[in-house]
Amino acid sequence: MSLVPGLDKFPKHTLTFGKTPIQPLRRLSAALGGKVELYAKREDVNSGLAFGGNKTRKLEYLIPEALEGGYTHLVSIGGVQSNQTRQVAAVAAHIGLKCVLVQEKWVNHEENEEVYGKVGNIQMSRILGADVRLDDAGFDIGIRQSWKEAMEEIQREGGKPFPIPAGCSVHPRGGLGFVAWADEVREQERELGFQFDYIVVCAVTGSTQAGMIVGFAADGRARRVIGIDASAKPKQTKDQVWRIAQKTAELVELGKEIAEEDVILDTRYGGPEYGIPNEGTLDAIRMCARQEGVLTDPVYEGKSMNAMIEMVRNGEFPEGSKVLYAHLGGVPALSAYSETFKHG
Ligand code: 1AC
Repeated sequence: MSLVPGLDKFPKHTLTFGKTPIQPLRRLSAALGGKVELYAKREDVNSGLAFGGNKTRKLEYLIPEALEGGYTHLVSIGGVQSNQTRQVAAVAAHIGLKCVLVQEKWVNHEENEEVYGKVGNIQMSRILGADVRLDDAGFDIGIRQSWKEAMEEIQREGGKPFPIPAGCSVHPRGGLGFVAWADEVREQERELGFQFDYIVVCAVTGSTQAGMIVGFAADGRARRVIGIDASAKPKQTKDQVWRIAQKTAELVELGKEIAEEDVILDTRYGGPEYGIPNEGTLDAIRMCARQEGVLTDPVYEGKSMNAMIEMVRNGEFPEGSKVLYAHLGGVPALSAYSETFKHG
């Protein structure tokens, strides 16, 4: 049963396998001194639809409306290597709708431009049958003209577009999937016999963290959700997390306000830019891979992995803490960074 009273009234269309595993990161914890226990909850293995990920979990709460409303197309937006757009393409194929994706130039990726636009997420979206439209606009998590124009064009041609904003985030139901995630963690905590002290999660467009904040506010743990900015535009991300959390709290009748102080966003690890890893990101990706056999990516989870590793090293988690790292499933972008990792 949900601790969040209003969540169960929202219909859900199953796209995931169900509860995602929580895996102890024993060797990584030991390599970092053994004073903090690290765990990972694996949204990267949450679905059989084109590798799934955090957006697939969010889409479970958006798709009922798309199916009931007689829509013909799912229309979404992101960067060239967007995980969001890949997951929307897979879900559209799965439910038998058409898919239009606006893919903007969110990343100044000059190193191997040719490869970047052909592999990973965008390659999969094309194989999944999406109509991929490239746009030269740079990184911005707000609502974009190009996305509105794509929908207007579908309408002119007699279709009915279902709008899915970047990261599902500013869709009114975009936060619900991760409100439910907090309930799922509580259930798993009962099975494990302990509670997590902190949750570490990457944030860009905001609804993953916002949903978690609302879900954990239900048992007084909102401030235990530590967002790691990967947008390198943290003000925009923090404002968006807070706005989505407030609206989501109202929607699920949480019965308490989400204050600005409830939004913890660590801004130390997101640079130099969205989609560009720093040395710490790359070291963290290699360390996690070599200690645990778990892959993370240079855009999202490598940045939050770096943050978690550094926070352990700096003694920022009290000794004995149990920390849950949210693996959101950004790894399909990895092949776009082949040049970066050509020597491992
Ligand atoms: C930024 C939304 C985001 C993506 O994959 O497009 N996570």
